[in-house]
Amino acid sequence: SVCAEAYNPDDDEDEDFEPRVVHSKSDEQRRRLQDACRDILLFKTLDQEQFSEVLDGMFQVLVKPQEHIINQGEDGDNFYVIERGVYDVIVLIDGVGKCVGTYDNKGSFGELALMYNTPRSATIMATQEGALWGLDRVTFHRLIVKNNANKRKMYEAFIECVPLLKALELSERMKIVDVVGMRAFKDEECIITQGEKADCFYIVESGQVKIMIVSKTKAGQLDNAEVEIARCSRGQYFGELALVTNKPRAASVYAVGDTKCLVIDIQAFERLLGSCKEIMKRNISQYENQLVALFGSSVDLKH
Ligand code: 1OR
Ligand code: 1OR
Repeated sequence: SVCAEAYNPDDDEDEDFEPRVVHSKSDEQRRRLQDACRDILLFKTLDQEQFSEVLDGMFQVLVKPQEHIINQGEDGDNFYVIERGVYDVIVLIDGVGKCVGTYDNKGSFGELALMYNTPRSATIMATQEGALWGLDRVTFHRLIVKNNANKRKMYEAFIECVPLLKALELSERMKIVDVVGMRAFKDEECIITQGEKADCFYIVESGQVKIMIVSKTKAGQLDNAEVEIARCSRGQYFGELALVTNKPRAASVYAVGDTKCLVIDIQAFERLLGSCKEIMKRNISQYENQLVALFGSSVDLKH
């Protein structure tokens, strides 16, 4: 198939009749697997039955320090979910391997070669002992790639009207749809906590969020009350600041009413939204002016 071509699930109905792969697991293993998979974005748009088939199909892989789980340029065999361990993402740049990112005890990798039938785009190396859960390419295709056709139908129109993404090519926007997760939040539910480490980025699909900060006074006293500084609604994004600046979350974010957000993980953010970073940076430079307008110059931020 052609890279990034919309997948047509009717092309290979036969796959549905292939025997389902089940790797048996102890209760304890299944519990650890479920924990590892809880926040995997690619699984967030599966229904219960599809998700439990994914869990059935996964198998444990134990790795040693320096072990290459994936080598750039090779064909794709499995998709991996991290149970524990630290993994470097290494990309050849002018013939030299350069570490461009790290997975720290969570996340997943190896979806690209399986989704687009392309060679592995990076090398993934364990820097310490670790444990992974693998999913073979046939099962990945049957459950995840097929679901992507539905995802494109569901989110294409929405993604098309997100102002931030206007600068991207259509094919780039569709690649975002392929890897996004959808998360629903209840009224007042906390989406981001100020001061925490960041690993993803959000776009509001429905409902609203409010951005709140804990500030300190000029005297350096912490005023622990949270103050609302902004709201975001459909089509607007938040959670970019920590990713762009490499700092902890600058504010907390809460749902206002029932709210749904598209979620993009940090690796996909780096890979697919790099060309939108200039727009984000320009908007970030406005934050400070807004801050002064809101509180005067006598208040600054905790972080
Ligand atoms: P894959 O099947 O191509 C390597 O095998 C995997 O590394 C890839 O799927 C992704 O899951 C993961 N660029 C490409 N692949 C990446 C990247 C990445 N990060 C993780 N993977 N970039 C780094 C972003 C932090 C962009 C580098 C230029
Ligand atoms: P984050 O990753 O730091 C919290 O997680 C998010 O809240 C942050 O990314 C931004 O998306 C958002 N004005 C508008 N939005 C903000 C502001 C802000 N701070 C954080 N976010 N500020 C100006 C106040 C009128 C504060 C500037 C630091």
